[in-house]
Amino acid sequence: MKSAVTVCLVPEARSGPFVFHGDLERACTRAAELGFDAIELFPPDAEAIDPRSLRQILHRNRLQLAAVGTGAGWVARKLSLTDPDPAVRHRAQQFAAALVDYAGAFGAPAILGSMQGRADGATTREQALAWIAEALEQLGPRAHAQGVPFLLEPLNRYESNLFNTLHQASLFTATLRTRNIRLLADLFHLNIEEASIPDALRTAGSGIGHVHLADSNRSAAGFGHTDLTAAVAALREIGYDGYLSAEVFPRPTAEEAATQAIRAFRTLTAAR
Ligand SMILES: [Mn+2]
Repeated sequence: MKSAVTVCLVPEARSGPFVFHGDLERACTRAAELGFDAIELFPPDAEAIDPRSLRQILHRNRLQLAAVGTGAGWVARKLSLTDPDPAVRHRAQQFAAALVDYAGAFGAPAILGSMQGRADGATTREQALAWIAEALEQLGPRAHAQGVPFLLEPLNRYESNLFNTLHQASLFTATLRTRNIRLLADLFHLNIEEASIPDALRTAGSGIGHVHLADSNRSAAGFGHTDLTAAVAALREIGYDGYLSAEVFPRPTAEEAATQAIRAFRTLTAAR
């Protein structure tokens, strides 16, 4: 398994669960010094950072790009793939597609999290899922053309009511024509929703394409009470060899969160 740390460049998400905020260069320098393999990026959109300059910064720091989040579409622009307005859904789709292409050029997958929206008001669950399916049938093949999967992240009940567990999301992706959707297992969300985190990971198996490593309180691994040793043991059992990406609050400081995240990563993944 490989380590990654989150870098958020979206001003509207300054209070969000990301270790580094605002300064890409500085974040990459620090991530490299601490020994992370990669960064996970949350950009304002696909145009915000010139891919050539990102490539240079990553190269200089010997970092990979683990994944790219699309959350700014929701946080900064209120774009959702399940908005009742077809024009908004279209813009949401375009926004996500551009980030699929941007990330794909770095061999990284894009993530659908908060842009999945929720079923409420006049939007039935059935309708919302049909719209998500329509979007994924385009985003899956688009990512495939870049040689990467597309990531669907189940969220806890306070953030969405579409997919709260890995199993719900697996059942849904199994109904799609595209076979290129993988699940993002966020251990913070899993801690809220799953009866057993290790069992949920084992059941999802090869369907898992990315992991957000966070403790029960969404702080760095080891700063909460989730049994992350058991979670990582389950990931090892299913042969998961992707990223454990620290998507956590910068508590007590970004520096301490990052330091704890890499220390915990090393302990959790040490050969036993
Ligand atoms: Mn997450």
